[in-house]
Amino acid sequence: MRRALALARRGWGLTAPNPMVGAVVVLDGVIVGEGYHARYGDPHAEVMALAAAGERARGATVLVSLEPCNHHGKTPPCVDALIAAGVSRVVAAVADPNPVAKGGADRLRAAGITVDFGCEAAAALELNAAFFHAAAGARRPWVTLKLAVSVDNAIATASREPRWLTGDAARHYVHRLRATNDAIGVGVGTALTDDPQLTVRHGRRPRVPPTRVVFDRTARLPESSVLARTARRTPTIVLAEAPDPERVAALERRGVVILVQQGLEAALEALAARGIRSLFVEGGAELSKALLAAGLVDRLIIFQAPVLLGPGALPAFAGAPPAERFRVVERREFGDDLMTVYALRELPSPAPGT
Ligand code: AOF
Ligand code: ZN
Repeated sequence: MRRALALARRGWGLTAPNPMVGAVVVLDGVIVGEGYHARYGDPHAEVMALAAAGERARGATVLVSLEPCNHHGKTPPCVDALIAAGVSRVVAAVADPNPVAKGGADRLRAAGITVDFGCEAAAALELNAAFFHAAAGARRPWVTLKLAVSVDNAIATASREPRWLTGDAARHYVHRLRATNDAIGVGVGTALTDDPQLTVRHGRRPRVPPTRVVFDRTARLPESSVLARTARRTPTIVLAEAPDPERVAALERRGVVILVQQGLEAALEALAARGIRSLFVEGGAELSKALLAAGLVDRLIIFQAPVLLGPGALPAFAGAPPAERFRVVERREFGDDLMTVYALRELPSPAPGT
């Protein structure tokens, strides 16, 4: 199943709004076929793996990171392909919560195929967190907050001058994280001091470029900012509360979309209403604190760099509310930087059903 999950990851950035899914066909303890869902609209993982296995799929076990689908979507049902191939057992990491696709396990069992669930379930949920979050009826996107901090847990020096804390490897990985999110968000303070591009510039380009989102109560984002100037090329949204109509008009002339609502939760719901199911927030301090205080962060990713920012530095979490011990989802080194992914919320495992 870990192999199936590794195969699934090859669809990184290319399958949304579908999940990343991988499958392996095992006969007599040997892998005889592998496959994955490579791109939205392309054949599903099981179909690719069965094609690779050919006749050796007969009597084999198929391990797949999501319950095989039971519907005619862009492609025919995977359950039909599994039954036709004569497999004897299917092991799925998690059930498919999608109301139009689910029920595959029951169909397979009715055809005499053994079906089991639960192997590597946590990793399978994590890989497609936004998909499961949306399928569970969430009204806001799955929110990941990323911060780069110093050893003294600060995000900027006393002078507040923009400065890179992490090294190249960590920065490249951040681009990979951007590529698997529907939107990338910052607070207007960060937009003003850093004038960022918020695009994917390292690694594989995602199928759909993530929308840039600025949390900007009064729509202060300058028309001369990189974000506003490139809004016609890369979708850009300003989430405002009480914007000056002249500022709105000026930004809209640049192609920026202004959404006006009150409060962070309503702002996130406005994003979800536009099809944004995952949001990757990259600071700064104000927005991070506000999202944490409102309980609107699902995953917190800290990159800690081996630097000290010294007296007067801007603390990453000053004013954030106290919280219970978080579960550590992942910990990984990028050069001398350390990444830790914390779970601030758990995803429920969907129940298999028809
Ligand atoms: C599988 N294997 O590899 C994937 C599945 O529109 P379609 O036909 O591509 O169907 C998309 C839905 O199918 C998706 O929302 C999810 O429920 C399931 N994805 N199922 O058996 C796969 N990618
Ligand atoms: Zn399928």
